[in-house]
Amino acid sequence: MDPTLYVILDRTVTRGRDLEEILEAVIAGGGRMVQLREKTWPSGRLLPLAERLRERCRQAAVTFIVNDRVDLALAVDADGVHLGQDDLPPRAARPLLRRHMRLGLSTHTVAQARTAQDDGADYVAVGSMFPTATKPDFELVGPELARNVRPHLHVPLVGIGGITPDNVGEVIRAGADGVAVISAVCAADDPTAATRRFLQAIREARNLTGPGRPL
Ligand code: TZP
Ligand code: MG
Repeated sequence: MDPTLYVILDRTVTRGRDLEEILEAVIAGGGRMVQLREKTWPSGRLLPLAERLRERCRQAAVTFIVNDRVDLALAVDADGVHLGQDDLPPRAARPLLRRHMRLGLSTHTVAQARTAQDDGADYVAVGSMFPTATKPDFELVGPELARNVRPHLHVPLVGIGGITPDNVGEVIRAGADGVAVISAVCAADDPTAATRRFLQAIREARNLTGPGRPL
């Protein structure tokens, strides 16, 4: 798992392009980890799409995570599941997962991030780093929260929310190991170029902050 750039595939922002096309572009740009985020489709409709994305990720050795849905993650043998504060808590979700599956948790406070790690999260997301139109009820915590959470975590820390190639450096310099992004890649005119710009900007920010920890 390499969450340096963790692209969340969400069809609501792709401007009509299908998620397989966006995934292909992300792979071409060097992305190594993606998540399927679908809030409204029923299971029967979502399953074939999840299966196709899962298969392509397997071929490309890209980590494939499913948002919210433990059942779907299991059904397609995803690499893991990503859960928020209102989803199944880790104590309920973890026993359902296969041994190889990763559990990621969204958090918005230092206390939540510490609890997520204590409860067995394999990575912890903190956000929202910046204002975002993608999640209307976002809670703005800023890169400051990544800075405050960092000393408490040994698992990878991922910033999320409103992140672009222009502001990603702030998040990395605050101590994040990587960033999760939706619109800056999925809504980009050229998602491959956006992926490359992110990776380049992250590399530059890491060079300023030192080698970082192996993930
Ligand atoms: N959780 C916190 S902010 C956010 C989520 C899912 C939305 C991130 O989307 P974008 O488009 O990268 O701001
Ligand atoms: Mg959720």
